[in-house]
Amino acid sequence: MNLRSPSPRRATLGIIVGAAWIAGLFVAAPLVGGFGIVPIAEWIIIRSPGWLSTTAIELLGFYAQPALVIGLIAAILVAAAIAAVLWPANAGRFTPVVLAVGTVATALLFLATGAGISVGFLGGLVIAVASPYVAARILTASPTVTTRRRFLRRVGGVAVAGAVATVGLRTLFGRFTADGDDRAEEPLDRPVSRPSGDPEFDFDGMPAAVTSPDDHYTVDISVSNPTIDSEAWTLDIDGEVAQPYSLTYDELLDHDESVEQTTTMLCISNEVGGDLIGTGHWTGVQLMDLVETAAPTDGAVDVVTHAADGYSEAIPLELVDREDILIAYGMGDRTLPTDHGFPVRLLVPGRYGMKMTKWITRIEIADEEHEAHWEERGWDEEAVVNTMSYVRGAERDGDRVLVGGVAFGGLETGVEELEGVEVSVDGGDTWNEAELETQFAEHAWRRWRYAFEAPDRSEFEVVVRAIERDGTVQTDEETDPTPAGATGWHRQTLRI
Ligand SMILES: Nc1nc2c(c(=O)[nH]1)N[C@H]1C(S)=C(S)[C@@H](COP(=O)(O)O)O[C@H]1N2
Ligand SMILES: [Mo]
Repeated sequence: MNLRSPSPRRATLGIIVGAAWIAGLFVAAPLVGGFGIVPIAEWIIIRSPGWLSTTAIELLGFYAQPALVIGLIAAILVAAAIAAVLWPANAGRFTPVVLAVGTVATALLFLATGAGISVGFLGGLVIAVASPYVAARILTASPTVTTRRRFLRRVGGVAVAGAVATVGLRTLFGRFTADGDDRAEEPLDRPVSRPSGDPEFDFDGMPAAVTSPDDHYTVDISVSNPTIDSEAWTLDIDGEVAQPYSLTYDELLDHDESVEQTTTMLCISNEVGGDLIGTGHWTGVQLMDLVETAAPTDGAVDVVTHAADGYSEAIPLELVDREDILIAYGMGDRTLPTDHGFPVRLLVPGRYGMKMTKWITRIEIADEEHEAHWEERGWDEEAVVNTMSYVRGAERDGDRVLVGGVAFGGLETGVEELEGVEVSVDGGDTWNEAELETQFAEHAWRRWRYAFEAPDRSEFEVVVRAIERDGTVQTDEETDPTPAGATGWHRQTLRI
């Protein structure tokens, strides 16, 4: 092929060259601490207006960020195809310019992933710049390929060789740089007493009483989670305080006043009945303890948690008096998994998950109200969880049918305060009292179940509503998750 080749060939060349660059970035990721496309996606997420990120999350939920990365890759491939088609015929002298621009752009992306200049950085740069260059050279090499078939064969060869090289090198580098300092998911030194639920509530479709870390949902603003070197990390507590100080990871893990707590967490963007809910068993230190040691001064107003991914959340200083607000370092019987905030995260029982900052690097005592990440984007600041109940499980044993689910609410103080749960199996015409699992932790959801005889019916429209301690019935008004969390009764047609 030469540069007078027909447009489809030129477009193909552009796509292969673009794909080779992206593959090079991917191969280099372990060397530079991240995939180079991710900082572009994060740049877009941080700068996008609230309504846009909110709409994207509502539409795509957890997939919003991966979708953005895939969209960016597609856009790069299209741009490369267009550039190749429009490329001047006598482009030979452009090549050094293209190489120089590509090198600078790639280096900037690596810096944006947080990489410092190192041997790995230079190696990654060579790989990411050389891959598209080599691909272009092979596809445009003499002897000029004349037939379409020969050209396509050459494209196929480059694609297969490229894919094999990408997978092989990436695996190799991944192994090289496996982070020896990452202490995520290591067994904790102290024993934990995770509550076990009532087995009567473990039936088809029911969630475990305590969600295992692997099954717990995750929601993040970033595409790839920050990996923090716990040896270099410190938790800095400063701002409007008389005695700012820092704790190392080991100092925090060895803290005398460590406590355990089972906490239900629910994303404010969860739809009624959705899956963004889990109940973790956490170990940590009271935020109050950590803040008091720094001696906040009279001007202190907010306690702001800052995270390694640029996220932040604020809670008023008065609220920190609550003993159940924790800086957690353990989940289950291990240190936090990276996905759930290693090395430490905040827990504010009874509030939506957005208040529970992960990957904390700094606790700032602020002298004015802080605009947090989601608050800036129009979500409610207090984010108290709306009283909720979901249908989850169903099972038949002969004529007897069992339905069940979870409920959580009445949470002004963080303590779960339900009086009961009512279930209808006829679309809301008649209501029955469900059986509640004994409350095994004060910040944990309640599993519920309801058994009835149904010898000649197999389809039921199940509706559920929770009753708060003071008799208030969970509202049936259906509201969107934005800005303060969804409300409404969960309704599900079950065939059992
Ligand atoms: N640093 C940081 N903390 C964060 C987030 C984030 O994107 N970055 N997401 C928040 C949201 S919206 C929720 S619902 C919870 C989810 O916590 P999980 O992933 O451990 O379930 O973390 C919160 N803490
Ligand atoms: Mo969330």
